[in-house]
Amino acid sequence: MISRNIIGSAFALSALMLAVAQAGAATSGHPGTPESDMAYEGAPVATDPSLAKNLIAGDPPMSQDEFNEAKRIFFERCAGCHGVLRKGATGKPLTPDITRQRGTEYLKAFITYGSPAGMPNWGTSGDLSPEVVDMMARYLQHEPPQPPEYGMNEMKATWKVVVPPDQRPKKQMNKLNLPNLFSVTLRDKGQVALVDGDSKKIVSVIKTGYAVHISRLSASGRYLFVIGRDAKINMIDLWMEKPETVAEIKVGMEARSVETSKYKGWEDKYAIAGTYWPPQFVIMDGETLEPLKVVGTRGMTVDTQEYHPEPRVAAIVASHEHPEFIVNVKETGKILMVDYEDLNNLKVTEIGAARFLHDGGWDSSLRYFLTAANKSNKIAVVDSKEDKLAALVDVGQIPHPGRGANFVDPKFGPVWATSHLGDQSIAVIGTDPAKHPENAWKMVRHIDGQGGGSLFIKTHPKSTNLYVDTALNPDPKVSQSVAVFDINDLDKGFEVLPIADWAELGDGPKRVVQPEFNQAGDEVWFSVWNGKDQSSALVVVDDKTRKLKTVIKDERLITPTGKFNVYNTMHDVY
Ligand code: DHE
Repeated sequence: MISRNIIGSAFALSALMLAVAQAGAATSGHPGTPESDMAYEGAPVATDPSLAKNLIAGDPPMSQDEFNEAKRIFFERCAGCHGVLRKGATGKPLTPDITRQRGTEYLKAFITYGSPAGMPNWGTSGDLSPEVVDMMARYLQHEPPQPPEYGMNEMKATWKVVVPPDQRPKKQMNKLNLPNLFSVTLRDKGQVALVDGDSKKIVSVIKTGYAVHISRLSASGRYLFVIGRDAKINMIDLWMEKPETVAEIKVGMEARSVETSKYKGWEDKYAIAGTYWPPQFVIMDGETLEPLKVVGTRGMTVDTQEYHPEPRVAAIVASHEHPEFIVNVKETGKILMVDYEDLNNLKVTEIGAARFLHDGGWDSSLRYFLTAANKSNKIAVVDSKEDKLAALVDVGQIPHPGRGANFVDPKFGPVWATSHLGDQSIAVIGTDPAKHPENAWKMVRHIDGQGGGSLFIKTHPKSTNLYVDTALNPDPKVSQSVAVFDINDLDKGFEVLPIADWAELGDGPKRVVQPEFNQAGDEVWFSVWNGKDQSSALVVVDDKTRKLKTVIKDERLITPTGKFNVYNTMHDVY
């Protein structure tokens, strides 16, 4: 049995190397992995590797120093796709029962050459030396070191009410036009900038957690919540003379999502945050961020019904139909409808969708939540009134909608659209089962944009333009511009707007990312996301004419990415 395995492995290894070499010749760079994909998921995780301890036991031999170094590299380069516990996420599982069977030589070949299924060629790309590849191959055969858990005690230890509710202003103390304010992520600076949408001036720069991911507003629009990748939440009071943090908490070690209760009668009552590590979500008081209820998401996967120890919490939205939060659990492929009426007797409806759930948004009626099961190439549709899965719609390769784009298609009625990371297509899905039942939850159009590597798509009820970014496309011409379609004539093709050229920033990668409308729906804002030491900008385009309106440049605008207009985010307008 053993010798058969060895022979089998040796054969598989040479077949693999051949396949890899062929794929490599065809694609260059990372065989089988679009560069866009790599740029997106290959970022370091925020979890501190030194907190993940493990004894080195058995073969293959490793020194403690090697183990620590390999752990660091794994957390920086591999955990985004394979998961901290290596149980498999968008990358394959790498637990010792599998890796020991494969053996050091096989793993070395995999790491060196990559695989057509998506593994980057870390060795031949020059990123990892042969010695480091050897070390990583040995490391993968040991038990994965697990970062510590993070429960109520740890959260409470970091929770701070900077200004208690009774000492906060009773009315808006500044002259800002709050509905047209933008919260802008300054990714590599650990800050958000509040930019006045009318004057286009930065009104405040606020220190936050590491690499803030998103901003969300309380239902009243008074409080702004931002969450860092390190799971630190800042709650900012926009009524203060100078908007500042009034409460903060760290809810875990790695996070991407935060949201607030929006159902009638529950406005501003609760906030919720989901974490990647530990895999859980926490419901907090909406005025102070006091953590009230922590719920783990570990459990069985939707399809094979096997246990997954690290199902990360991706997008969360607040229901408008019931007092519920809708929580995407990435690795299990389940969507949780969390009823917050009674936190002690918590009711959670579990909806089976598909792996790996990521981002999503509402249809224009705010009843249906459409969300990407990205590596399944599907959009899951949840009926938030009935708390049921309405459909799973097949779309293109790796859908990535952000919150998506709603508009009325002249032929098919109300639709919602997503672009894709893995191909150039834009999938348009019918969303009106009442008046257009024949189109509901069908991909009614599949149009082509500039290329793959798209992250976000946007329009506005007052606009007839549909903007599609291609921020992670490997061709700088494509990543530095956006495509714009006429909603009333989608078959006509698109116009290209050279957003980065308009910003005139000089050198740098200058990715153009995430269109976001102003409150009036007559301007669309883009981030020109440059390197940390280079100049970045926000470019404002006049929606009617598609011409440049203003470039916002300021030395404080370092690595701007996501932008969240207060009114549109509050009311889920997109
Ligand atoms: Fe995001 C949304 C996760 C990389 C910018 N991103 C989201 C959401 C999730 C997520 C789960 C939905 C949150 C919600 O709605 O509650 N993003 C991840 C990752 O796991 C990933 C792939 C890798 C990582 O290490 O974080 C990742 N994301 C990025 C980026 O590299 C981007 C482009 C730049 C950045 O700021 O880091 C980026 N993600 C964004 C933005 C949104 C977002 C701007 C919100 C878009 C919107 O319009 O709603």
